[in-house]
Amino acid sequence: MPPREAETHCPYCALQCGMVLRDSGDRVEVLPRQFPTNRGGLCQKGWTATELLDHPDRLTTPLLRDPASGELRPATWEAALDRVATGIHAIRSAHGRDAVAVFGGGGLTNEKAYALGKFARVALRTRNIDYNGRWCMSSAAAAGIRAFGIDRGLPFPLADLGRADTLLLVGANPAETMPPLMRHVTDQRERGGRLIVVDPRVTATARQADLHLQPLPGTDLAVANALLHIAVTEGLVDKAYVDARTTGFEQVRRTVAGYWPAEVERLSGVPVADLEETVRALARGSAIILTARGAEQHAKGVDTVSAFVNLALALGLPGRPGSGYGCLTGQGNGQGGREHGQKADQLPGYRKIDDPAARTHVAGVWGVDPDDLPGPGVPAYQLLDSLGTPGGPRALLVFGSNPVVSAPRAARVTERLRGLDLLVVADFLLSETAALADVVLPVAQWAEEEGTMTNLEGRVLRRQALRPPPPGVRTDLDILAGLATRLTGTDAAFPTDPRAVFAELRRASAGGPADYAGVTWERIERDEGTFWPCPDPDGPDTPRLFADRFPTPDGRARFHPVSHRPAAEEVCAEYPLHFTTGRVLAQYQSGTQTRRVAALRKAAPRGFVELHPDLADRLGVDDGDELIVTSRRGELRAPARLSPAIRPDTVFAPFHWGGAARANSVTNDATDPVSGMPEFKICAVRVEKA
Ligand SMILES: Nc1nc2c(c(=O)[nH]1)N[C@H]1C(S)=C(S)[C@@H](COP(=O)(O)OP(=O)(O)OC[C@H]3O[C@@H](n4cnc5c(=O)[nH]c(N)nc54)[C@H](O)[C@@H]3O)O[C@H]1N2
Ligand SMILES: Nc1nc2c(c(=O)[nH]1)N[C@H]1C(S)=C(S)[C@@H](COP(=O)(O)OP(=O)(O)OC[C@H]3O[C@@H](n4cnc5c(=O)[nH]c(N)nc54)[C@H](O)[C@@H]3O)O[C@H]1N2
Ligand code: SF4
Ligand SMILES: [Mo]
Repeated sequence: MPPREAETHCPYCALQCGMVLRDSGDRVEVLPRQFPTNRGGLCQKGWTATELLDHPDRLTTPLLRDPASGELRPATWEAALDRVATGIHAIRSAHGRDAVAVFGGGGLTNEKAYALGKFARVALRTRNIDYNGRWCMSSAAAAGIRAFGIDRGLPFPLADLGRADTLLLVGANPAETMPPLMRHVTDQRERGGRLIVVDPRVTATARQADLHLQPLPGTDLAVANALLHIAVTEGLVDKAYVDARTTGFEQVRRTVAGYWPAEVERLSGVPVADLEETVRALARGSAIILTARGAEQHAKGVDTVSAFVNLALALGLPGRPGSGYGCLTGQGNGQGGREHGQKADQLPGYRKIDDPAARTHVAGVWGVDPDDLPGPGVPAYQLLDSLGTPGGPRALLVFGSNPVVSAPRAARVTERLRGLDLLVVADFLLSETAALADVVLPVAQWAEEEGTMTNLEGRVLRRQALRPPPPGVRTDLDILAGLATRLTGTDAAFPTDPRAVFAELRRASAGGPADYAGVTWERIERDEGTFWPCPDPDGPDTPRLFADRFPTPDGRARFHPVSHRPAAEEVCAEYPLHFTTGRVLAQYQSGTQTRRVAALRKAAPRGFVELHPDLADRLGVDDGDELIVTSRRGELRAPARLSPAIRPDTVFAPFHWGGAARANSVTNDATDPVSGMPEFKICAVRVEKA
């Protein structure tokens, strides 16, 4: 037999690097593929992704918790799905429909994300659904909608980075989080462009920069307002653009007038001269401003993004060639995952669930009465924190997330999960969250299923199946259909063929902000992906937005005045250091997958605490010493990694590990009032030698 091949994309991050999989019978290889985003490149995670297909830890049978022994035991699919359905029936009759909750993920395909949202609203009829994208994209999404009327992470193709004279990265470390993206940055710099990075650490990305601003965590908003202040005083504002294409500048101008650069230097530690150099570079020629989680994962994340959007608008960047504002979406389908109805307040096509016209349209596609659709639920952390509490949900179904490791204040969230009457987790590995479940359902992996993903550019991509899932394993769509049959008595509404689901998704999204009506699988393959909005199969797609107008009622972008406020928790005598968290190259997210890949485990075997040698001196700590990092919420234990690359007043830990090294034992569960984003990037801690 000749080897089987499939053209697909990496299962991990939003760059969705193109790759070819080849199955020669005894092994599955990853081969490079030329695709516009990664141009043949992959990072170490992509190269090793197939190792999990035949991994010994792979789940191949449903597991049920045995009431007598308390252990998870293999069971048939019939028994497992019956147990879930019986449990849901009992909880619903005792506590009402909202007592059953759903938690989704930004790694799910568009088809699964759509089916999950529909399952919650139609089969469960609960308002309680949200997903891990709340931890990820929610602040940039809210700020984008507020300013531009639409939330597409990058409103232009990634290759446009290469055309920018200046590129400003705020709280983004793509050299570790999306390495092949740096090829576009290299293009940009080879053309003579300048790279400016804003990060409290001298990251692999910052090391490549022409200028590195190293602010105290949580001060980006003030930095952005000071940049705009300087733009105003130096006459760098693009007045013609502001007059013709925006509203609300005057109020923002008055607000930033109070952001004296010298004061912002005292607050953030960024020298006035660097602020001036940054604005002057941005105002010269073309410029792109990108934010990522470093700026966004704060209780003021929405306002911080708005501050950078204000700056971009004042300089006339959005809609101009090689210019604009964008956010770097994180998860594999972080973009599509936020469009099709997994969000608490959302219906497919990025519609609002409290909009009567949206309800009528979607209910029509679903064949239900609009009045039967539930209303909006609550954001992810509020949802998880209410589990098992009086009046809160008593059952939770998890598809594509591992909150025991990734949720803020994770010890508390774990307690809440333990307090449930029924926890169901669909996964292909026994994550820390699955290990707590009453029912574990084994699912197919990316190389075993068809579907679509929407990458960080808003480009819809095709995932091709290399081979069928192993015996005993089902797809997420199969599981939703099996449960829907048991709960509603009919399986007609929940097709298991991803093509059929996509066809329905196109109709449900038609006319909405994220319009997929004109996207077909054939078109995606022919054109290396299709950019939404794309309302018409015979009409164009939309690689670039905002050239002539913004999708707001009056066609103009909206300034939004924002003011600096302190972090939700400030340092004090007892907790004198700032704690921030993030990622390393060789591990992905909660680590369920990458901690099981040999080469990645070797590259990044365990958690660590990064601290400056001067701070280590003061604490009497040597490199490798076991440390205890304590906050008001809990502690983590991990070895010290000394590095002059971090500010001496700040310590950093990656969040990829559970157990003692879990960073989220320490993080703050304060959330942004608009987006619900938790404050993962700053809290107050004390550091001691164990
Ligand atoms: N290797 C790897 N790659 C990934 C992932 C992964 O887990 N591992 N996850 C994917 C996902 S879902 C996401 S969301 C993206 C995230 O991609 P990034 O946003 O690039 O990743 P982070 O490491 O979370 O944060 C970026 C930087 O923010 C800095 N930072 C911390 N606090 C602040 C602050 O207050 N202000 C500023 N300006 N910077 C601050 C940190 O030092 C860090 O270097 O990565 C994606 N790619
Ligand atoms: N301290 C701190 N915490 C953070 C962050 C931070 O920067 N600092 N970042 C936050 C961000 S940006 C994110 S995105 C979250 C991510 O954190 P999580 O939501 O925990 O995301 P993953 O670790 O990707 O979990 C995905 C789980 O689903 C499984 N899975 C993968 N694909 C599928 C599928 O198709 N179907 C099913 N059923 N299961 C699947 C995987 O095996 C894994 O167990 O973490 C957040 N937590
Ligand atoms: S950059 Fe992201 S999509 Fe590309 S290979 Fe690495 S993890 Fe996969
Ligand atoms: Mo993310």
